[in-house]
Amino acid sequence: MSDNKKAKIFKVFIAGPFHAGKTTLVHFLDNKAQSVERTLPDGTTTTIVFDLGHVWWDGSDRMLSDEEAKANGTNPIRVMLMGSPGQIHMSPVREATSRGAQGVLFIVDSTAPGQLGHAIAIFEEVKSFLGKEVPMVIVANKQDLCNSMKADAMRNLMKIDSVEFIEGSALTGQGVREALLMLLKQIKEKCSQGS
Ligand SMILES: Nc1nc2c(ncn2[C@@H]2O[C@H](COP(=O)(O)OP(=O)(O)OP(=O)(O)O)[C@@H](O)[C@H]2O)c(=O)[nH]1
Ligand SMILES: [Mg+2]
Repeated sequence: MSDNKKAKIFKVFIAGPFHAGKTTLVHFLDNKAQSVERTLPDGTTTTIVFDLGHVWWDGSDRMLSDEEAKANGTNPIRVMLMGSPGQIHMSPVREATSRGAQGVLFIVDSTAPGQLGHAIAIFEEVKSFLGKEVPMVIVANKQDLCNSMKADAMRNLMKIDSVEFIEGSALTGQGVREALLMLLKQIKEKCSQGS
């Protein structure tokens, strides 16, 4: 893309419960991403405002590097990745950071069935912010761990039929680009229908 051309932007909101892997996923997709975090008493960190990264997409089956995106003759879409805090009381921050998003990558921890009540609450919350029909893909994350549940089991527990589930690992990258590409295609389809 030449410097004087303005890129079209898709904003993707990354949501899900506490410690599901949202920050890890944003940083896997963009190694220059930035996050506003705080350290908890147990030494782990948690997002308190947002994760912010970007990738480029030209409508094909892969993302473009920054160099490919800057090449003359291309006009890719700039995909803004806006990660959010997962703690339940951070709802006002999620509402503010979700504004204007065209799609949602929803991350759940496949090793934490006890957390699914929170996951469902945040899933419903996000739809109340962005509309019931917002394009969405759910990543059944942490598949690299031996106690992870498969996507179908997660889907049954969450009782969600309307959204595609993808097995993934934000740590190894398994399924992450596939999930984002599936979502971007849904967003593009929705845009082309003019809604
Ligand atoms: N094994 C494994 N660990 C993961 C994976 N994704 C994230 N983690 C770990 O899970 C913990 C929480 O990851 P984060 O990316 O901070 O989770 P988050 O959803 O951003 O958490 P909050 O901002 O607190 O809501 C960290 O210790 C990560 O290393 C994964 O796919 N596999
Ligand atoms: Mg985080």
